[in-house]
Amino acid sequence: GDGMGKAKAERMFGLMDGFLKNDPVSLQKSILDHVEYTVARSRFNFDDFEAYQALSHSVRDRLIERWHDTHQHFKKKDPKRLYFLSLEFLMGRTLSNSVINLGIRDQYADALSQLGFDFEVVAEQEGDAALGNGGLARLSACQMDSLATLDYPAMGYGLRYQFGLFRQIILDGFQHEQPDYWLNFGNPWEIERVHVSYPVKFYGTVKEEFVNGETRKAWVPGEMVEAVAYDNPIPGYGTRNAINLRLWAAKPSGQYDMESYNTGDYINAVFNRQKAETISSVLYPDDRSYQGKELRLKQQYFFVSASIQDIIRRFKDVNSNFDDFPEKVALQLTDTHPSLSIVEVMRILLDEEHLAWKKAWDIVCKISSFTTHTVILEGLEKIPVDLLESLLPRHLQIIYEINQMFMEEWKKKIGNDYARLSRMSIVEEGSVKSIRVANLSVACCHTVNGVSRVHSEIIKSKVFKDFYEVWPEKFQYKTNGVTQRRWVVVSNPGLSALITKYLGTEAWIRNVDLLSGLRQHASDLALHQDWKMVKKVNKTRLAEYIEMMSGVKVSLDAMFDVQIKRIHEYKRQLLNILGVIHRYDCIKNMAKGDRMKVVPRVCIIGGKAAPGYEAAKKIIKLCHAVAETINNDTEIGDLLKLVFIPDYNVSVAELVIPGSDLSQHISTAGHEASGTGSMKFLMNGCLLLATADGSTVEIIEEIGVDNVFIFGAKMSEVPALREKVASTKASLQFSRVVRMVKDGYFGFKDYFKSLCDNLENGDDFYLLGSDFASYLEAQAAADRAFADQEKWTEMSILCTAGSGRFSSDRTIEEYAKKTWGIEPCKCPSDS
Ligand code: NBX
Repeated sequence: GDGMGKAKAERMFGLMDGFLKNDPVSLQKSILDHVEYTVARSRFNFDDFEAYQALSHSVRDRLIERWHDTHQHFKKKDPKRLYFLSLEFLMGRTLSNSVINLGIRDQYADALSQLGFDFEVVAEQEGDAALGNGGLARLSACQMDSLATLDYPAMGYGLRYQFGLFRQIILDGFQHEQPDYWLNFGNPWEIERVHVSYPVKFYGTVKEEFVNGETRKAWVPGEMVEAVAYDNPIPGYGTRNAINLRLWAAKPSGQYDMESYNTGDYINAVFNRQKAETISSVLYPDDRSYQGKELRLKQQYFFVSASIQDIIRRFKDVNSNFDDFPEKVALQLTDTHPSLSIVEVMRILLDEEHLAWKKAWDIVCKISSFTTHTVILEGLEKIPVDLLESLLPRHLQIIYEINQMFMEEWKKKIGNDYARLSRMSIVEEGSVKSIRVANLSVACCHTVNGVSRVHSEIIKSKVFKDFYEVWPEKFQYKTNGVTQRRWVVVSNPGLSALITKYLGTEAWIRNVDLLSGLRQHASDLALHQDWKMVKKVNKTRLAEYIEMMSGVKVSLDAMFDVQIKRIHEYKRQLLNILGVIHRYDCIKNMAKGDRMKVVPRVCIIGGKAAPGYEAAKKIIKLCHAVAETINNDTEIGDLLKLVFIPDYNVSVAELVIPGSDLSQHISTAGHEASGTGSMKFLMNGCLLLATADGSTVEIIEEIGVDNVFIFGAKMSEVPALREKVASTKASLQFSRVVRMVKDGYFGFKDYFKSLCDNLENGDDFYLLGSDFASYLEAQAAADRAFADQEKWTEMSILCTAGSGRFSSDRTIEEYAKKTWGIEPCKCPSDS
């Protein structure tokens, strides 16, 4: 029942306020209660971390209230829901974002200061939730924020890894990885739901039974683990809605292994049960290639199976006919990682709900949509058939049947073009027979999305060309976006206040297109004054952080030039470092008088390398070796500094982005599917130095070529250049800097050999040599622009003004309308 009766409760408390009050006195009391009863410290004696714990529990109470109301409202309205499946979510910190989205940041800051604490200092106590690798994972997090803010009836599903992305430690310039045991100090933001759990099965055999004159397949599993739900409320901004991110943790199953207990070896039986938890224990830190590892496959299936069971259970709570399933469910697959969900839905509909094949198939195709985040064919996942057969025997059968169905359909469409049919096949024959998960996803989903316009062109003309020709209507794109709540309002309060002042409204926080209103003030000198002031404050914070982390003192008058992202050869951090060496070499060879004309720079690089990625690790070491030489060269002083920021993550990004002047997005054209870091810099008024790759192409269209420093080969020129590079000599300029590394100018000659050999031996796959001259020109153009501070500030304002299209709000609206077919479902509020 409803307890005291819902109507009465609503009269007594009012829905918007809920049960909890948000005035400073109530908030103070709430914090102190949590100090005393939740954290169990004395209310007269607690430190910053304990204040953080108490504060977050107080905020959590308010989140839970809205989350319950939203849940109830969705249940009552029973709209079509979006289920967003992603194996990775890079949420970062939760506290600041939550109080801002709830609209009670200032009240909390007041309450805290009366207790003798500073909100900013307390918020710094929080560690990052780093349940993901890079762009894909942070995109999922941004999209959850937008789904909540735009009132969509959506729910995210993921895994609750006990170890998030490794911590990067730098020793002697080399990367070392340390486990990120992030749950050590407790996680106030999650709600453990012990009663929401599902069995997930593995191994075993498939039996055939005859029931009512038909053959039924039944999977008799050999192992079972339990998936337990941990719910994470995601508050929208300026709305009462708070949606759910449900993360699964693996626990030993209560039902299954009575056998082992009866054999007498009690201690070992307990140990064996504990092994179940390894399934969700660690995030795979490799974001490039797929290794046919059994644990990874188990992880994927564990995630998929629990989520699908949960979705079907929710559907069956109120519906009895699976014909209605596609009107109630949209399933979004983030890359190929959750693609077994296609097969799992089929299995449940066939074997457990006893639907006919055709009907089940129809449902699966209608609900599933797929977004790919890569351009690299070799990176596409393949599951060895042997592995799948032993782990998920019934799923393999279903995949074979799906494939057979498609092969017949395609044969009718394209005839006996066997080369092409074998490329399209979901089953890859060969030395290791395997399942092509990407082909499975493309074949079964109603929509295949790219993450930027050029990415979509690549998909259609290369990666999935054969499929595009058969089903052109399936292929769409939704250019990525990021949330301006976290990336401007939370991380850059100074700029937010200034934007609000000049636009005369806070409405841009929900409707970011309004930022274009800044254009009319772009040459307003009063705004320039304020704008520069905000930047200076942010640069000061960043400079302090740099000094603390690396011991290097940097000048605030220098241009802060930043490249932060995962380390990859295609992202060309090496090009950046070679450019820095060139700059150093030029200054060294200059007449003393000319040095006065040099625009001082602080070059900042940050990012993690996958633990097994040798070349990426060498690039990190090279950065440190070059930095060591330059930063200790007294002749150079403030004219040039190079710093590596260790352990790059979401909270570091929140500090670095607002404090940078220039940011680099310099991938070889045709390699970055979209890129989302660039959008965060753009919103914060940082200028971009970039190649025409991924979403940068669209950014240039929005802000105009005059406001970006663009360089390098175009995508269409890359193939011809690659052939040319193999037979021509590198330029003198380029050779000179490569030689410096090669000849041991920065030490570690043998270690760096493989990085440089490739470049000079005609094996410069990422075209560093051929783009070098134009890279340096773009850098020189940036110097000239920076020397004219009013010009630079005007460009900076125009970047923010032109960033509206790159909000995840816009991306999510497009998905909702064109791919998912869902409508907003707004939880009522009294105000
Ligand atoms: O997804 C990234 C792309 O490289 C970016 O261009 C794009 O902006 C972003 C969002 O669409 N891809 C990415 O981050 N991939 C992974 O992190 C990844 C993780 C695990 C894995 C493969 C890739 N097995």
